[in-house]
Amino acid sequence: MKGDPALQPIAEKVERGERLDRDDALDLFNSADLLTVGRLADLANCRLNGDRVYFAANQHLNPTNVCVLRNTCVFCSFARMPQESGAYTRSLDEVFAEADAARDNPTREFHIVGGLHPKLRLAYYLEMFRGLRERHPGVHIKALTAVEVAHLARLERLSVRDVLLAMRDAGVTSLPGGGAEVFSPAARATIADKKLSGEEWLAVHREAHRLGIPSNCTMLYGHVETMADRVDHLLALRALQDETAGFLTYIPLAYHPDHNELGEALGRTGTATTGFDDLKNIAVGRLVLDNIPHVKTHWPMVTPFISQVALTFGCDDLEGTVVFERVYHEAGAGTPMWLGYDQVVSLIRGAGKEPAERDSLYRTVRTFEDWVPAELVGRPQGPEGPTFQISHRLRARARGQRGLPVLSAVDGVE
Ligand code: V47
Repeated sequence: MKGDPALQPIAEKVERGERLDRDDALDLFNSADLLTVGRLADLANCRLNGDRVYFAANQHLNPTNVCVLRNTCVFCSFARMPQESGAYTRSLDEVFAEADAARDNPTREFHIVGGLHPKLRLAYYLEMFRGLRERHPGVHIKALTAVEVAHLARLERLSVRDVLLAMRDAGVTSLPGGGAEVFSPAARATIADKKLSGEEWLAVHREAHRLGIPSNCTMLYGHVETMADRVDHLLALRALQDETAGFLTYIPLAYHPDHNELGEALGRTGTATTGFDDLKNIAVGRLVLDNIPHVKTHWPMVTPFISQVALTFGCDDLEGTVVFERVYHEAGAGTPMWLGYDQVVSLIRGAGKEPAERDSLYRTVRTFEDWVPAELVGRPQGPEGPTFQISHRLRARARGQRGLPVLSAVDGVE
């Protein structure tokens, strides 16, 4: 395919390091020239982050799926009414028991989001954060979307600022980026009618940033939004970042249509977003959000394979180990529930990038210059080390598949 001539002036701007405007962003979303968009995003990312790709050894916790927005957030498959089948609300002891998995692996971040429960009070969450901090002092707590924060403020008749202060004092180190969906009032009226408006979502994050709590931001794409809605959403995030510099990372979230009203209404059950659109959203996000340091690909939504490719389309952060993912799997995501620590590192290495394990605040906690995948550790070392053994083992296996004799003694461990 010939390159898209509409991208030429944009390419020149990116090469000069100039900010892109609304028309540029629209042209990028409307272009079918994915490789050029990806190349430009890779350039923008490499300028910021070099070859480094971050990941966090994290664990998702979802304390409740009971949500007062159950009937109006029509894209969500996770939420339940209090008496509905499948509704759950964890006691604090149950949350602590689930979090104990962090003792057997190198978890450094709890990612905590859930429904807007009509009766769970702020005290429940504060006790949860304090308990987690006490039990797992080295683990960061990234908790509660702006929507949950605003809900708690309403329930407690407190200001958003006071809720955030209490969360910070109880051990929360950052806010996740969920709940933003897409800010366009028209699209929001269709998919999330009663949810916090875009302006209110931004106001919660502005307040968090003022209090020194950094946060993430997201955009839910692939439903009823227009290209202009996507662009305006990104520009609103960029404007807040110009003001506060409090966003750490942008994460485009791919809409999953199974088991929710919207998917049914759109006749989309079983058809999630395309790999083309997933990569496009990553790349355009990287190019437009020139002031947000990181762009993360969320493999539970787009598959580990697309996420790996996304690392050369503008992403410098790969979602981590996760441990148990509920929100997207309820909506039909066919991806694994978790990835092993070594699998995450291997995905990054396999894309020709340098893995860096980080904490919630993007401080590097481990690099992998001398790393050997765990499956090789403990194997008898031949004179040329593990690579020698693997290649011989694979060769032996391939011989077997072709009907040739397998030399089972080749690596001595089969
Ligand atoms: O706001 C809900 C999305 C979000 C569906 O900050 C759906 O690192 C697709 O906060 N199809 C919550 N998406 C998750 C969230 C998050 C996720 C990953 C990383 C981070 C981070 C935060 O999940 C919701 C909504 O946008 N969601 N239902 C669905 N059917």
